[in-house]
Amino acid sequence: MDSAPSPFPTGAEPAPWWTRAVVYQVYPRSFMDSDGDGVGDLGGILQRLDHLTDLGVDVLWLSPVYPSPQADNGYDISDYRDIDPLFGSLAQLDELIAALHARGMKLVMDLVVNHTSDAHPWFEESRASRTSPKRDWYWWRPPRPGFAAGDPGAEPTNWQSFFSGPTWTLDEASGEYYLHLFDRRQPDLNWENPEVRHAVYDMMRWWLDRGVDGFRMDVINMISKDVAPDGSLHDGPPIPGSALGSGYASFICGPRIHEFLQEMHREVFAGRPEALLTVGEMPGVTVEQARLFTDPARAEVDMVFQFEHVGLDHGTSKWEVHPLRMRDLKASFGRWQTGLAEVGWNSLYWDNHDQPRAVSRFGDDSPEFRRDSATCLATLLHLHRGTPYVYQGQELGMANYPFRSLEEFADVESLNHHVHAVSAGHDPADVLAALRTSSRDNARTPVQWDDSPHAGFTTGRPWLAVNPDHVEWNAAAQRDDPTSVLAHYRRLIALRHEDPVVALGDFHLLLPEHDEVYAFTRSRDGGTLLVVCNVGRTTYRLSSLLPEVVDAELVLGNLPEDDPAVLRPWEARVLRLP
Ligand code: TEU
Repeated sequence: MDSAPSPFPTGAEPAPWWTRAVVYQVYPRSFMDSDGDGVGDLGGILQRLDHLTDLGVDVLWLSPVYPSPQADNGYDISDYRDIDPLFGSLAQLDELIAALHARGMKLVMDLVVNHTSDAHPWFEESRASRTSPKRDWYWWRPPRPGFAAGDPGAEPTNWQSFFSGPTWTLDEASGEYYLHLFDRRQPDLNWENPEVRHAVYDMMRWWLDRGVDGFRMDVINMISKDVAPDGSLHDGPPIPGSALGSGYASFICGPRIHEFLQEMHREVFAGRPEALLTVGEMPGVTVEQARLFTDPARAEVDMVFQFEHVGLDHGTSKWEVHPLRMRDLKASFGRWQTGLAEVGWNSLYWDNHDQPRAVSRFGDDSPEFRRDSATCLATLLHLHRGTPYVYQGQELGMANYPFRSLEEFADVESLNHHVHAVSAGHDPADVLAALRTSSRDNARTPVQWDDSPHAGFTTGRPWLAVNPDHVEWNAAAQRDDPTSVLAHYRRLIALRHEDPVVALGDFHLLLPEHDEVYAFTRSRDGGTLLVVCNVGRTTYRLSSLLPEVVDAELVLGNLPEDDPAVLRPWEARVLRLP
């Protein structure tokens, strides 16, 4: 894995601001509740802004707060230009924009335009009749030839939904099916129709004019579907053990995806003087595609969220997991660092609202190593080249929830999976065990602010249970403790701000085959940082493994200084080479 020259060489145009930035994701339901209804809200975010200032992050990415039936916690939007009363009001959103800007932070909104809610007026109008002027705004198709509507197998294609079952639901009234890659309450918009695209662009301009600083674009690489000239869509290869198939080839980075994103860029972003940020969430994207999406000369998006590293511990599905092999992680991250070295840009994440907590998944959440593994994983990630994303609670070392029964889950993906897996004959106890490990609800328990009964999140009854470990793991306990996970995140974020080598340095992987020691260098303008992380419980002698480390200057470490020749369990060190 060779290092490659930076896309932002010294002396050329200044590198974009987001190369030095760190983004903090707020999942509003679970961040802070200001009105005691048990659901977090904008008022709550306004109350906790000091936490973000204290951490030093540059951008707040806010998961959806728009009006929504909340079938998928707001990723099912019924009005793109308002705020759900559950979360507050447009006036409060304006207040949030102003308050963030006053503190030197930016606000990035979630843009969910692959699909709407089935309660969006566009869909209601579309489903009203086959001749509705908005019929073509969504994907309506007759039953498969030779089948009657409602027959088993009559769906227009064999695609399996991300949230279990077929991607098609029959509308009894018109006898046609509509497409939904996610839940049946999330019908896909038809981006082939220019009216749809221009309605979306118009809405995006409206938010930018209001002062928001960019968008995180939900599953944006799925908006272009591979549709034949006669309007038909293609079956995909069968999924082993299922009557359904995979439609990926028809909708992951489909034929018009680059055209659509370039059009969006021209219509929405081009010529705006503000410093904006766009990040496209792209399940299934390859390095080669990401390079095209993020090449500044092509004007599509600034960076993408790729999914390779969060799939490395998956078996045939996300519900089957095995321990992460460090070699696989190194090979994957290494390829992304190299692939986007000369052109394009990475985003870096472990946690978000869709992933189980990284400290439980890739770290070691036993009492002995939880703090050390949380800070080690953080160091490993933040020292790569790319823009790091911190998901609420990650900076506190928040861990998976000890789920005991099905009743404790709320997530639509988890509940749909349970229904389908059990009806397909799987042992309910096994399905529950898989949910416990892999459910998105692990990420969605309320933020642990203090050790009070509901962790300072709400005075009411929280919509999802608070993790009982909040009595020990909470923001109040960590704020003034220099050894806390929180303090470590603060240092990592400051280091990226201060040191151009962290932001822009070339990446070079070391020890690619080692099972537990993850090491690399970052270099720029003659300066080199060496990062060494022990991703396990074994103690290593560095004198044989990486002798250059022993006499190097320590820039940042996650354990108290000791023998420089010894790398302790879950120890991470950032060193400056002479
Ligand atoms: O997620 C995209 C996505 O592909 C999900 O299926 C994700 O991979 C899965 O949750 C992992 O288990 C985005 C949003 O982040 C997610 O919250 C939404 O549910 C989804 O799109 C639909 O809008």
